[in-house]
Amino acid sequence: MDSIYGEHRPKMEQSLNEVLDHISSIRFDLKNKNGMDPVEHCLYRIKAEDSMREKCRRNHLPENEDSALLRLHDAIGVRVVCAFLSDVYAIRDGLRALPDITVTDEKDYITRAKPNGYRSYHMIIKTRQGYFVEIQLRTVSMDTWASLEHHMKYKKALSGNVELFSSELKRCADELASTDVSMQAIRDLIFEDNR
Ligand code: 0O2
Repeated sequence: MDSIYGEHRPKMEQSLNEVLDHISSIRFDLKNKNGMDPVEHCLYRIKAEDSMREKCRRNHLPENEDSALLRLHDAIGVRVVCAFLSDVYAIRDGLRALPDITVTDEKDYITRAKPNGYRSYHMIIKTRQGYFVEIQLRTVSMDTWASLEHHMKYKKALSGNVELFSSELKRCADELASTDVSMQAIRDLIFEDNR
């Protein structure tokens, strides 16, 4: 079967590398400015063929290049995991300021969490070569929560306890969000004191 990305894969990889280079240089500048690395870790991928085809079907789109590259915007994905809330927004600002990318969409699920408790900052950017890249920015605690919630969603054997797990996860999401805010406040006070 032909690739759903047609002949685009090498250029998609180039675009992904350009975005990763940009993130590295934003990270380097922030580290020099604040004396602390804003990024805990960074994950990235080109969406696997099977997952992209499944997503097309889920969205009632034909399984072709047009759907994968133009109608859906997460064929290329990057997740940046930060220690502190301010780091998430500092990376966001750095990305917004880049001259050779266009931000086409932003969703702040940190300020407005999803009803299940999901928190993360999502950006869709368009690279010089015209490819969309989904960037998810979140703190370590948001990331841990999202991994567990994702695991629950896709474990079909859990059907009996899903309601209980969901409400416990929601409670944890809110507690983690409050801890993220407290940690940020303590960090700000320590930084202020060190000036
Ligand atoms: P996959 O298969 O995981 O890559 P879109 O899904 O982009 O067409 P939507 O729903 O408006 O449209 O996008 P949104 O809300 O920005 O979500 C995009 C991605 O964020 C999701 O990809 C997930 O990876 C993640 N995400 C969003 N909501 C949740 C959530 O409640 N829990 C967890 N664990 N992750 C979430 P998809 O769409 O699932 O596709």
